[in-house]
Amino acid sequence: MRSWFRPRIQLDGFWKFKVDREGIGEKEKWFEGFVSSDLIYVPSSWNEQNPEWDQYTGIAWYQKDIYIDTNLRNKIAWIVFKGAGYRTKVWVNSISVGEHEGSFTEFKFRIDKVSYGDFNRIVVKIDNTPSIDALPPAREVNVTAFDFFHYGGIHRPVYLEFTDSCYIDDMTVYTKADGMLKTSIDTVCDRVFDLRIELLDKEMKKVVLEEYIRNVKPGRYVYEKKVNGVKPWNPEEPNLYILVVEIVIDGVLRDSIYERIGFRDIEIKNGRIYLNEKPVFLKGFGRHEDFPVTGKYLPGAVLIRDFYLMKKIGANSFRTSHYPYSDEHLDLADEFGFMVILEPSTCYSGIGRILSRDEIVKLFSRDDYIAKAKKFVEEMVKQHKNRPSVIMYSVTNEPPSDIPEVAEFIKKLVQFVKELDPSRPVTFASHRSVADLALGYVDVISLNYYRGWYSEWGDIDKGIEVMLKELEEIHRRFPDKPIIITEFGADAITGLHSDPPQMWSEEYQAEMLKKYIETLTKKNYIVGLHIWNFADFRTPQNPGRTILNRKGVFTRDRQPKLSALIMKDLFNKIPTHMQQ
Ligand code: GCB
Repeated sequence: MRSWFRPRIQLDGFWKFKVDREGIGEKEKWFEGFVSSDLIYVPSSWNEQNPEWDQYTGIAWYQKDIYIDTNLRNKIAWIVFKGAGYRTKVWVNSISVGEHEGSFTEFKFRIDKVSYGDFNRIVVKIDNTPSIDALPPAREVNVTAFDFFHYGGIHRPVYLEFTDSCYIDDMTVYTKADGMLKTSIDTVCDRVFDLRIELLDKEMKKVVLEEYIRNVKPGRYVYEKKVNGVKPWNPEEPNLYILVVEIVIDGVLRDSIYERIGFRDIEIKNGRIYLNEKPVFLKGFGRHEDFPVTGKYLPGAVLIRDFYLMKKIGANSFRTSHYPYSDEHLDLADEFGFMVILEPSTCYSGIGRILSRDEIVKLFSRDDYIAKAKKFVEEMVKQHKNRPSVIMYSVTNEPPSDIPEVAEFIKKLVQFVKELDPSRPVTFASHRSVADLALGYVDVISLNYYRGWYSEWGDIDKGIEVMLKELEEIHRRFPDKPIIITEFGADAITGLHSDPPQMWSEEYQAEMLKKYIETLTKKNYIVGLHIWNFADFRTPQNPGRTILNRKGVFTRDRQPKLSALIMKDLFNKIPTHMQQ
């Protein structure tokens, strides 16, 4: 939900900062205000802002004093974090206002004690101590169940928002390509009110629909209408509309929110993904939110470059590997017509390195652990459910799904997300291939393959041969389920060349991607290919990584490798629409 109407005070900028290595801050009441000469910039991870903080995981404190004018006196004040973590605890004027777990979803707290016409002290404690219980799990900064750097901090924007005592709390929008619009609007108010609903074209020039509903009771209100003459959202023409919902009492506007929506259908049938009744082929990438200095924050200018590069290379899709991306990131997907697989931070790559099989069974069977994973999924869905670009959910990446208890965990997550949102298909990214026990639970099978890289070293053809055998077997078992290869790729150090192509050279990466794509597009049951990865990204330190994971077809600063040039030809040749 967004609003032009609600007053907002942006808190981005420089904050006072203090690392709390001993974890004494709460005992010493740093939440009342702490002494430090360190500064930090928000939004951005703390790590690369000072080499001394680079490898630091643990507790750190942020502080900012902010003036709030008296004209906001009669409103409710909220502090909204678009993403911070891993654990965030917030105080305003020394009073605790709330806590949140998880780095990649939005959360907000109500502030009851505001000093109007005065400065208000905001203190934030962030704790990203690695933990097995965290999503994703880790033991230490370099011992993790995920192959991306364990950044910490307030890495997305923060602001204060002010609402009337009557306000819209949430809105869920379902659409169909034929113009069907169904929206449920959750309101908080101590009396009945009027609701104004308006649908505008993206440029806000044309009013497509206007409705005034009198005497609405607070709580949930469901509005349904067939809107004539709307243009559907699709990758070629990502038509967006603006749905505005307003609360009016005695002729006075009390709240106004909006969503950017698209009209589209998504359905899995005949072994295909149908978008607006036409089968589509997903070509694109697994990505990361990762950039020099800003860490887990991708500045708008970088995002814009990324989308133009993805367009240029012929991509039409990506997965939010391995956590929900920022609103800005997904706004551009809506706008540029990218089909997105939305994934939460339930990532388990290499969990076998940090937990024994028995420990894995215990962890995945724990009720509180399943409840936590569901909460993460729920927050992700709540934040992004109204986006036309999100065509599918992936509930986890590379779980040890050859273990029955883990397969059961996946089954529960799939059921849960379908209850939350029955309108979208569900998948998860598996690397267990024929040994996976959970493939039957999903609508679309997603497989990660690195044959010719992590196995069959230096022998791409052999790798592909083994992969094909496994793929045929999986297709035989699940003939109706479409298959996406959600990851495949090879590391290449930019500037490292080799004839013949040898591992780590630009030529080897280019050759591997080319051979995979040429082979896999011939298989009728394959409906998507996502290269791992769009750009090089930072990882924990280990002997298999040279500071970065080098599987990007672009470098970390977004310059092309040889493979980007090859991919441009290959991807552009694959049409977005498949044969029925
Ligand atoms: C995977 C993971 C991804 C890694 C990638 C790799 O299977 O899903 O997070 O970065 O492999 O490069 O090893």
